[in-house]
Amino acid sequence: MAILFKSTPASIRRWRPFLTQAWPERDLRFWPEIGDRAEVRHALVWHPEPGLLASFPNLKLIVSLGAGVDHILRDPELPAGVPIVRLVDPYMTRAMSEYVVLQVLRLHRQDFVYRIQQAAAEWREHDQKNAAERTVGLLGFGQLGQDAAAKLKALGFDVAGWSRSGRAVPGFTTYGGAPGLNALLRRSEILVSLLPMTPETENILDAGLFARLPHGAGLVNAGRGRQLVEADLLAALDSGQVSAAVLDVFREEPLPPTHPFWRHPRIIVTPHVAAETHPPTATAIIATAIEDFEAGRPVANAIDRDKGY
Ligand code: NDP
Ligand code: OXD
Repeated sequence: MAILFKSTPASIRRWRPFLTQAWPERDLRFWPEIGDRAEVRHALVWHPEPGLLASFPNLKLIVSLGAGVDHILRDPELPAGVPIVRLVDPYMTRAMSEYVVLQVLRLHRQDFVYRIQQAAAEWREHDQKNAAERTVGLLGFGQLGQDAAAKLKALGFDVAGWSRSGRAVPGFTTYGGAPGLNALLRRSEILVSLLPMTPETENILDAGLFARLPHGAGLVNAGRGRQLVEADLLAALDSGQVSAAVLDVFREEPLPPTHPFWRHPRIIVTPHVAAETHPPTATAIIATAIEDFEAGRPVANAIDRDKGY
């Protein structure tokens, strides 16, 4: 009954002490030392190579080492019927909210404009709204979106959320589906995307979407890079339809050194660090998921493969 851990060598170094301390009695196999594949029952993975999970004939449970599962579902040979659990860790949720609050405040307080002016030693004031006069829209109103929304609301922002279902969330205006997206976009001077990557959300941040925002809106994308049509963002920044963008996730990671985003004065790039997985807290959450699964209890945060998140 072995548990496989498959991620990058750096991640294995970070996780190993916590996993071995939490499970001294378990047969843990850290990639690439996997031993007999037939003994592997559970797999803890981040970006497994296509076909890898299918090579464990007795695999019973797949655990994502992140909140997203797109890195697992993209595998065309993914074994059918094996449940997939994603990581939902309050530590990560708080980290994401810190990131969102920082970037929304940066956009709200026109920080991009003042950075550009500073570079030119230009002393020029601009009218400034209060948070209560600023509308913020969240694309994706799940674990991360709702926590970030609550913290933005506590700062006074006028916040609304968009989800697939349009489910009601007390204290917030919510919208759902395609008709709801129009309404959400029309009211969002700052748009924050925390959407999971699915066929429906691929390329969703495109010219058509930007055109429906108020002129000069700000964008934060911490969902997935393949949701953004990069050329459309550059065009929207050129026209002023989008005033500035903060991006944490990219089509290609690491972002290539020659990519235009790196040096664009109205883009901030962060290297996929908005909410990093935190082994000290995540270990206990994963242990509970595996214990619940083995005991035949319902496992929290098992994903719906048909929905794709
Ligand atoms: P959840 O599953 O809790 O929430 C996802 C939200 O997106 C839900 O509100 C869901 O709607 C909505 N949604 C999904 N598909 C659509 C769609 N087609 N149209 C409209 N709404 C949709 O996920 P989390 O909040 O935990 O995480 C979200 C994503 O954030 C992850 O999948 C990952 O890609 C990204 N992430 C990025 C990190 C980073 O460091 N940059 C770190 C962690 C996560 P409904 O409520 O109706 O189900
Ligand atoms: C995640 C991420 O999905 O870090 O957890 O992007």
